[in-house]
Amino acid sequence: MDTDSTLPLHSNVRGPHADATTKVVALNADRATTTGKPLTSSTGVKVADDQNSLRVGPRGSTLLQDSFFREKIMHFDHERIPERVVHARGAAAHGYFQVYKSLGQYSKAHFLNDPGAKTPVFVRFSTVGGFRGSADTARDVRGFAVKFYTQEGNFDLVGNNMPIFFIQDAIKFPDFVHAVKPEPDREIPQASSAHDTLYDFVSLTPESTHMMLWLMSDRAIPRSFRMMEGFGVHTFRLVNARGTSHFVKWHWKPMLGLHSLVWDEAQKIAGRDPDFHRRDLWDAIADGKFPEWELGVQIFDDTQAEKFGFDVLDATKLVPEELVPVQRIGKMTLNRNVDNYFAETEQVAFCTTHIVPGIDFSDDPLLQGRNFSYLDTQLSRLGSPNFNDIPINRPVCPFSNNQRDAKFRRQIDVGRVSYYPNSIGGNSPHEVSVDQGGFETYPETLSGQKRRVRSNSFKDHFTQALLFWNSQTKPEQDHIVDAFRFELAKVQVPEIRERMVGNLALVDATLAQRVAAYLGFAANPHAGVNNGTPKGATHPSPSLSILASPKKPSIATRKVAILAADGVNIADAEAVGKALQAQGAKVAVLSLRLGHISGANGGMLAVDYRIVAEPSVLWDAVFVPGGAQSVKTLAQSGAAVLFVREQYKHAKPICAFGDGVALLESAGIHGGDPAAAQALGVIVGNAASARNGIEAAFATAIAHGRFFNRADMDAMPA
Ligand code: HDE
Repeated sequence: MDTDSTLPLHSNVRGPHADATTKVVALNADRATTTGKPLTSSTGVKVADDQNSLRVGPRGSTLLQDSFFREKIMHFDHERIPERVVHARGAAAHGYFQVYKSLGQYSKAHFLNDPGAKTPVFVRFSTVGGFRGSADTARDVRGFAVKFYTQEGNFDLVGNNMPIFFIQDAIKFPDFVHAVKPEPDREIPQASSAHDTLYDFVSLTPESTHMMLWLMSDRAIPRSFRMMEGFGVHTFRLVNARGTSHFVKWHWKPMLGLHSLVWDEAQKIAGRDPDFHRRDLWDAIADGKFPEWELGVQIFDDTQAEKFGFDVLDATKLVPEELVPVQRIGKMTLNRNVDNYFAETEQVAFCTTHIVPGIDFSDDPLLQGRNFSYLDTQLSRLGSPNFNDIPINRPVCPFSNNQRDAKFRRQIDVGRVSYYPNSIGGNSPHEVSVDQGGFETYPETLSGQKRRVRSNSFKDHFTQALLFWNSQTKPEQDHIVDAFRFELAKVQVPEIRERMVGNLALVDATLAQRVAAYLGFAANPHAGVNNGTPKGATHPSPSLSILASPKKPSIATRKVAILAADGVNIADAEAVGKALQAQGAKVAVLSLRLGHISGANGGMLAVDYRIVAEPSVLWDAVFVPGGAQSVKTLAQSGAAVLFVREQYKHAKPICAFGDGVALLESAGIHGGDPAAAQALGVIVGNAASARNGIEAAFATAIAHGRFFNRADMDAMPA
């Protein structure tokens, strides 16, 4: 029977009017709740007793015929699928993307052309090295993978939060990943690059040096997924309706600006709240504070690319924004949490090969290798070539082809025809001409010898590493030096340390000397692997620095703790709290116990959290209101004193008023002259002075972020 072309293949097939909710609506068909429903077996038989297995007598053995028990346990036994070999730990959300104005001059992709179209997206953030249950705040690259459900098919932009990578050729990826993952005999360390095998590999692979500087920078310990950039890393192509191609580098720019943790804090969070980033994303969306990023593009053509002085096909290089400015072309908003972690976040399958007409690959050898890997890895993770039929992966546009069968085939393909060309099925599904939206690969002219070879244009490994180093502010350089000192001190084999520092010496002598000074040897460039070409002087590129990159001052979604106990001055606490909340901050009262605390002048204040359960590292700033009794109680609590000490050590804004100043003093924070203290992010007001203005100064300090100008920060025992 010839019915293939008339039957709707899927409940989720949508016409040309798809909008931001299209994917959500499509998922409805597969969403299920158990509310108010009877408990049944998987075949629908109602269950009378789910507490006891079937046994012979009250104390006898369980019977094999207990099909309810066996079905339940069988399903449970097989609940896990293999975690991702990299990027196992992640969190995801739904949202939409909208282009500001048509990019038709460069790309014919519909979702980049129609400012009225809201394209549904699903975004998964991840760490790379840790297992699925590892801590969010490990020093690591973050994955930033976006699936656009466009009307012309799914486009997956599978990027990271750093614009370059460790290696140039995909054939080295298994080596790199084996080196960074826990060492295979002892399976140690978890989610950490600070070990011998990683440094053995990267020190022998000088092309990794640039990325190692990024990994040691604060980019590797973001404050939030919502406050980090994303990059497509590789050079891609945009192709317009006339078939003209331009190169493109993709960027995601967070509307909240770039913010990072400090290393001591990141390590402590790993114990205090290993789900720190996952929780932050979930809470922001649940609170209606939808995370947003602008999509940026750097567009250039072959002629420009030839003049850059580095190869745009080399994924260890970035295109400085000073060379090609980033145009912000649209905005992505994440506005819905997942219903089910496994069904959506775990089963989503990103593939770099998922592109749509108007977008194409470059010949970057890393990208070319990824194009094989992502499709392949889904087979082992999701168990079948039908993985695109899993609800989260299904496109929202119609799809029809002659792919058949295989494990977990859900769709019932009707009819005799599963081949092309055919006459029995009216020659359907039929090919579509390029004019009508058929995908056409950009007809790039290529020629050359078939050889295993690395281009000479890939050989300079140090110039851009120096550019990155020179572009960092002083505190950021200090952090990079500290991170190398920390990690290399964990490396056991002396030659590996010396070789790594030798490579750093080929980037910058001072950097290498500063690292070596804490490792007990002198930096020696001859210990490095210098197969690069000599570098020239480089000018800083401010966009590579987190602190120097421009951001709108904002305290939106920043978490501010008010420390209080019985006898607190409630008026202080409420006035400062409300002023900050009005600007979008998330303010909470923390005390020694839950319930209500009494005010110095009567009244009660509700406590949101216990200090020990929500310690300092989970907060962006602290306010200590007045109230002699409250401050006395807090000063006797080690947890409260540690709280303010850690805020100071981690360069966070601190505000105290009236008696509250005494808590800072008992923590060893000496405000001194209020104006000088304010420059260090410590805002104090004594009881005699009016509170007026303190809220504003505190808000300004929170918007500023961290105060790395505190000379005695590291000396703080916390
Ligand atoms: Fe990946 N990478 N990768 N990668 N990658 C995977 O695919 C791979 C690389 C990135 O949230 C795997 O589905 C190779 C660069 C992200 O589900 C696997 C090479 C960039 C994610 C794989 C790279 C990335 C992955 C493991 C070198 C930034 C998580 C599970 C040629 C542009 C996606 C999976 C998610 C995941 C292979 C290098 C980003 C094995 C071979 C460069 C964000 O296919």
